[in-house]
Amino acid sequence: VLCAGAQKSGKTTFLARLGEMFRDGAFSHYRFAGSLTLCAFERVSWSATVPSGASSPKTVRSLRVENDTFYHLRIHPSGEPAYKLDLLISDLAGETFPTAVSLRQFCADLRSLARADHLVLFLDSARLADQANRHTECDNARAFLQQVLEVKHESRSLEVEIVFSRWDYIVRNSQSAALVLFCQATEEDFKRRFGGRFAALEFRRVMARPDGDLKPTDDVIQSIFAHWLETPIYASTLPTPRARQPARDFSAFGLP
Ligand SMILES: Nc1nc2c(ncn2[C@@H]2O[C@H](COP(=O)(O)OP(=O)(O)O)[C@@H](O)[C@H]2O)c(=O)[nH]1
Ligand SMILES: [Mg+2]
Repeated sequence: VLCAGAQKSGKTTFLARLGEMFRDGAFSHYRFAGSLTLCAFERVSWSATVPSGASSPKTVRSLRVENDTFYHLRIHPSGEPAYKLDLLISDLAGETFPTAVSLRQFCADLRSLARADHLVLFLDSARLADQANRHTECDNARAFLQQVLEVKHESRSLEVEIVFSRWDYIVRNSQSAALVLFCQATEEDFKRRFGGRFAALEFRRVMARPDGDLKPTDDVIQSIFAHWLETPIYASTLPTPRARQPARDFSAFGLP
């Protein structure tokens, strides 16, 4: 799973919330079965927890060097402990997003994209709520999806989820109704441009750490997670390793 989007669009907080929900046992259908990156999950949610002593919750910045590194989660469906599933989730550092939008080669070299079965693209509601920023936010997302179509092998097997993140910025806005309509129009525009070009194109409204007395949209976060696990993976055939001493030349790559 590759999470992409502008800096501060809420990607890391979304992943931190996933980790927190597993820890709290909030997932109804899945159970935690291990992680090779527990420290990373702990680190991203640390500054939002009481013991860290932060005055208000905030999320640590993801660093550029962390592109192409992954959070690992092993889970099993409730009641089926023998059926383990491994998930690798990458959080594209926000500061590299403009590079990804403008440089095709950067996208072509991004291993997390090459290998992704799911792309979660974050559209920041705070920027969508702002007349001055909303067009750049949408243009960047469209340009990025276009890059993905151009560099990704078998883009038709990529599941794309567009997340209107930090949704409380729209819910709490005095122009909320008009903004909701703007988001609907944006959704229609994306469907017109990209519908049918990926395995799926779905839209979600998420608040992972809303301000004030609003509650996180745990049910939506849970359904995104379930979608990652329940969508059949179109097993991209891995290249067969070359046999060092094949019986015949043409059988070096696994031909009979
Ligand atoms: N109001 C609000 N703030 C959020 C939400 N999710 C994240 N944030 C805050 O937005 C800021 C940027 O989030 P972060 O996850 O670091 O964004 P990233 O750069 O895309 O990884 C942080 O201060 C978060 O606490 C949300 O749902 N609502
Ligand atoms: Mg981040």
